[in-house]
Amino acid sequence: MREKLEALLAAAVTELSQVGTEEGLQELRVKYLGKKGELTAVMKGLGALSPEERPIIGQVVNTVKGELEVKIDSAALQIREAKKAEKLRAERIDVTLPGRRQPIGTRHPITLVIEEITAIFAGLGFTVAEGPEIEHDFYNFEALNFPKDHPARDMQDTFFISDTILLRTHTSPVQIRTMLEQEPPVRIIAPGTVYRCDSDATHSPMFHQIEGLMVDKGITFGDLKGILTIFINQLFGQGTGVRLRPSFFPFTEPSAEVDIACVICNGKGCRVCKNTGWLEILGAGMVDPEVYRHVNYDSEIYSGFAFGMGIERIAMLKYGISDMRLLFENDLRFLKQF
Ligand code: 2NL
Repeated sequence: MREKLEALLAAAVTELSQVGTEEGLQELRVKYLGKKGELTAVMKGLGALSPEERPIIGQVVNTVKGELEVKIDSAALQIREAKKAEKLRAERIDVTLPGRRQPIGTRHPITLVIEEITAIFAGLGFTVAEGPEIEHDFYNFEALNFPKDHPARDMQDTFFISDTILLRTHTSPVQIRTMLEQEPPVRIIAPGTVYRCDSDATHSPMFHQIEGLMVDKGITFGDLKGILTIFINQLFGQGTGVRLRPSFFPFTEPSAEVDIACVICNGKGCRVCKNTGWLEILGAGMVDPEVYRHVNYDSEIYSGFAFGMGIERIAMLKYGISDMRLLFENDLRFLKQF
């Protein structure tokens, strides 16, 4: 009996050494220790033994059973530990690796120019004013002294939403709104998107402008020329040639067109300046008393100047862009260069 038990234990130990899975261990447990298992079968045979032998062999059975249980449990533990170690190894991450960077875009050249011009005027005491792109006829035309039959009001030039509501054709309405809200001194610039019913190789129906307005007691045409000359020298470089030519706008009197010496040929004459040596970049003038009347400013007390410029043209000159459409196509190969 004792030999039989020892052989059983030996066989179990050999089998145990070949089992590598928890399922295999469970099968082994059932095979030897289960209700119909081999050790149980031996225990059932104890009754046939003599009363002297029975406790001795019973003891051996218990020892073998206990030993087998301990061996199976420790094998189970080993398998679980190995499994866990493998899982940890497979899921291992290097916490010292740098994170995945989100690719960062670049600013659009139009944005760059708006920021640069805004910064120059901020240095001259101007603050930024903004307003709606959908405007009322009053702020876009009426208050700016556009006659009722002015061609700019025409359906062909302006996107009308209704008889009196339209997409602003310039950023002047921002300045009208500012003047209606506050008394002088006023020193603002209004950058923004504007719309005109116009579309070909050199005109986009949506484009950008910056206008400026300075109103106070005693502002003269000399201030206009001084401020705009400082601005041009900062934007295009010290010593850039500046020239004023008489012009006309319904909202300024007198009015001027501001030219700079051609940045491409330095005034010698080239294709960009059409051999004139000059580039027109600004319109400006002393605010017309008729505009002050619409915003309830007393033109006997206050005076001031206003100016406006197209951003696309300045961006093209500054960055040497030959086709305006590049500014609207949003081709990343183009935009990444800025
Ligand atoms: C141009 C010319 C200009 C103004 C805009 C203005 C605004 C108010 C009153 C008077 Cl509220 N004037 N703006 C004045 C002169 C010229 O723009 O060539 N823009 C692209």
